Amino acid sequence: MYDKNNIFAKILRKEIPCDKVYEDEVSLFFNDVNPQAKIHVLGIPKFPCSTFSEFTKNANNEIITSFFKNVQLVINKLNVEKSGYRLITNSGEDGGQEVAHFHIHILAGEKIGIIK
Ligand code: DGP
Repeated sequence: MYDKNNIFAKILRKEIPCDKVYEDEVSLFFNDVNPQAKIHVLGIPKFPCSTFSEFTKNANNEIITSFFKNVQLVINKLNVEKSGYRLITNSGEDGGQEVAHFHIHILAGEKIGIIK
């Protein structure tokens, strides 16, 4: 069940500030507070969902497509398509997910080693 008090829900409600990279009606992208690479952006849909699986099962196709198109838009904005990047989504306990609102990590700006 989705917890409306998770930290990313609070960021979406503007109760907590973030260093915004891109926002539109379906998604918000912002810099990770604890970067694991020179570039570390988090992308979240505004649709309330705890995990990748909840997002893909419960959001409609238009929202899902827009969100993933926006991931590419942010990759363009960061100008890292050519140099490369890593996308990660941690899901659930075994996946090491800390914040229970589905998010994608975009890591780039240097060679990404083995990270969690
Ligand atoms: P995960 O382990 O996949 O759930 O990653 C959660 C990420 O969220 C982690 O890299 C740190 C980041 N994070 C946690 N709290 C905040 C916050 O208040 N602001 C921002 N910008 N990032 C946060």
